[in-house]
Amino acid sequence: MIKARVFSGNEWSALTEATFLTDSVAASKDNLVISKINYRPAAASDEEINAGYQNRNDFEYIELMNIGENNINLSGVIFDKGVDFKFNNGASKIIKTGQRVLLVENLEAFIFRYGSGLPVLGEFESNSNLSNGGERILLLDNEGTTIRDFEYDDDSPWPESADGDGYALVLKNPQSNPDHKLAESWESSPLIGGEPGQEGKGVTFADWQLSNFSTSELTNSSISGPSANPDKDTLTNMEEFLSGNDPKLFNTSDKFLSIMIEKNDNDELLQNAVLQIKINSDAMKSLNWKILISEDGRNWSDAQTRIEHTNTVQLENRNVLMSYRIKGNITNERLLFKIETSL
Ligand SMILES: [Ca+2]
Ligand SMILES: [Ca+2]
Ligand SMILES: [Ca+2]
Ligand SMILES: [Ca+2]
Repeated sequence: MIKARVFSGNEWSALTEATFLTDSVAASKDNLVISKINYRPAAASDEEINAGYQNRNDFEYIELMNIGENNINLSGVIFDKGVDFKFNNGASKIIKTGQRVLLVENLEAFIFRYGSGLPVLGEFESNSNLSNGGERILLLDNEGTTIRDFEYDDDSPWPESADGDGYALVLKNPQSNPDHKLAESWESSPLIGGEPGQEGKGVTFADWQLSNFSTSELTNSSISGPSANPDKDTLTNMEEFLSGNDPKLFNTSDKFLSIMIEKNDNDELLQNAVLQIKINSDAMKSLNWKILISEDGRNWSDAQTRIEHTNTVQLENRNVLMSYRIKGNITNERLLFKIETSL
């Protein structure tokens, strides 16, 4: 609230009051992203059905995130396609910097499943909901200018697991303001439900142990511990997790790290040597890992200064293939790489 008086001549005007949303900026394509879409939530449990929420659509939500450096003012912003929502009707018109907010299909159902206390601004209006087959989403600012206009899909190359057991579509690296139109800007959430309103902790090594070992194996660290190697291949359990492999399957072709050196038509080495790592996107976030380089196999150092990340390709099962260009002249050198991991 700002109280203002206008000085004219030598008399102050009557005190006028107006509500200003101080230190906030208008929503725009530069500061507001759609960070999650749960268009096909998990089916209702028996408990949820008994409470009156039979339809999985009741649990749909859209999450938005302020990726800008200022608070965002949502006055006049609307969802015009996909779902209907006028943010003037929302519980708050401000999204603080870094904050996430939610629009939900059915607030009572949503709270029944996820609990209260999440930053829900309101419910989809006009009985709208999110199509399971994909549809166009249009978010407009208060002047009708497009903030987001894209069509999500339930078919490849879009993450197909969002159209099954209840995983959400998650915008990758939201802070980098990815192009929402591109399938590769999106991934399936690591957990069913997608952790609405939160960054999400994803799958940790402990979660991975639980899903790969029996109760008795979990008590035996020589089987399930981070440095154990029960299948006697080349990867410890921690490396199996990081590389998206099976800790109980001996597979010599399990690819973790490989180097490709391009040759030209005359079989001459080109300057472009490419280092590739297949890595699990959840483990990548929850483990400490780095690429080490050595010229003699004895002294190892961080490879960061010698390699440059060039691209990341999405593979199955939340694995990615990361490519790095090896910098500098490599023809006369022997270079060794390895990956160091820790919890
Ligand atoms: Ca739906
Ligand atoms: Ca719709
Ligand atoms: Ca192993
Ligand atoms: Ca293995």
